[in-house]
Amino acid sequence: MERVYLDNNATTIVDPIVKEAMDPFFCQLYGNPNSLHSFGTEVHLYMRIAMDRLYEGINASDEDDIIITSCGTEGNNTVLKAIYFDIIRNTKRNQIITTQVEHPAVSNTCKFLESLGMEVIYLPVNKDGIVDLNILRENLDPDKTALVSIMWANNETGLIFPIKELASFCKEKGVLFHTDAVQAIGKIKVDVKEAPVDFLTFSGHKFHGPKGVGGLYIRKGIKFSPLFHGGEQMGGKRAGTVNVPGLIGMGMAMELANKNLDFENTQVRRLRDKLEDAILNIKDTLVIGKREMRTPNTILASFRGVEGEALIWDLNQNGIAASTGSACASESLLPNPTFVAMCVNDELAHTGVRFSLSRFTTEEEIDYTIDTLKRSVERLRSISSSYVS
Ligand code: C6P
Repeated sequence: MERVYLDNNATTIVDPIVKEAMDPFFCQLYGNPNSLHSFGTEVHLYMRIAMDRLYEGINASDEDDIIITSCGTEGNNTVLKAIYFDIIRNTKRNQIITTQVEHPAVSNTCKFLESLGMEVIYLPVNKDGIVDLNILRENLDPDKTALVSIMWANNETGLIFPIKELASFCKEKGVLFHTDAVQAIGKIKVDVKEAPVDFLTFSGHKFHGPKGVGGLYIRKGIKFSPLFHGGEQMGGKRAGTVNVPGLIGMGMAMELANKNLDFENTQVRRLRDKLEDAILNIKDTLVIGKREMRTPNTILASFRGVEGEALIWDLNQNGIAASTGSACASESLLPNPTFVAMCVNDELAHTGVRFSLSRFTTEEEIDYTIDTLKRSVERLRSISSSYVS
C-alpha cells in the first residue's frame, strides 16, 4: 500500500542533509558547550555556524538575540509570561491583544495569564480569515496594551497575516509586537528587518529540522525575564544545556528552507493547487481562504455530510495522513476554533480536513490522494444520514 504524508503542518520529515549534519554531534562532538575543556570548546565553531544560519534565515542583525528553545510552544510561553512579569505586573499596561485563531501555545497561555488578572483581547478575523490593521487600530491603546501577539501564518488554514503592517503600526505606537512564525518559516519569506517585529517564534521540526528544538528572536535592547532560571546559557536568557545536535540541525534546516523557498512557491504550490482543484470538483465541498492569501502548502477543506474524523480514518486506512486541524487538538470533540472564528456554520465546523504538503511531496502521491479522496467521500456520503445531495 502507498503511504502518503500530507500532515506537514503537524511536523515534517527531517531532511537527510540535516540528519547528516547532526550525526557527528551524538557520539563524536558530544561535549557540553559550557565546559572549559576541549570536548566542550570544540563544538563552539559549529554552534556559531548554525546560529549564523538562523540569523541569516530571518535577516536578523548581529545585535539582535536569538535564543534556542525546545519548541515553538516554549518560545510563545517565554514571550507572553515575560510580558506578564515585566510589564503587566509592574505598570498600568495590563492588556495583551491577540487573535481568536492563535495556536493553543498562545491562546491557552493567554487564558492562564487572564486567570492571574491580565486582560486579553482576542481579535476576530475578517471575511478573508485574517486580522487586518483596522481591527487592531480600533482596539490598541498604547496606555493599556503591553503586547500584541499575532501569528504570521495560521496552522489550520494557512492564511498569512499582514505582519509587516501590523508590526509597523505597533512600532509607531510604541507597543511591543510578537509573532508566532512557526508555520511561516520555510513556506514564505520571513524578514525581521522588513517586518519590524520585536519577538518571533519558530520551531525546527516544521521546516524539515529535528523535533525538540526551536528559536525565539528578540530585537536588540529588549530586556525580558527568562522562562527558565538556572545557568548562564544563552547569556542568562534561557537556562539549560543547549540541544547541540538540534541547533546544528535547525541551522541547516533554516538554510535549506530559504534555498527552497522558490521551489515551495512553484512546485509545492502547483501540487497543492492540483489537489485543491480536485477537491473543489467534488460536489458540496469548500476550501477555507483564498489561495493566494495562504501558505503554498496548505488546504483546509470541508466535505458536506462527511465528519472530518471519519474521512481522516478512511484516508489513513488507505495510507494517507491528513488531519482535522492542529495535531495537538485532534482529540477534542469541540468544533474547530478556527472555523468558528471564521463564522463557518456548525456542520462545516465538524467537517474540516487539513492537507499540508512539503517539498518532499510527489506528483504520484497527489494523484493517488485525489483518486482515494474521491472514492472515500463518495462512500462516506452514501452511508451518511446527514448528507442529502
Ligand atoms: N502546530 C499543528 O498540527 P511546537 O510543536 O511546540 O514546536 O509548536 C507549537 C506550534 C505553535 N504555533 C503554531 C502556529 C503551530 O502550528 C504549532 C504546532 C502543529 O498545527 C502541532 S499542534
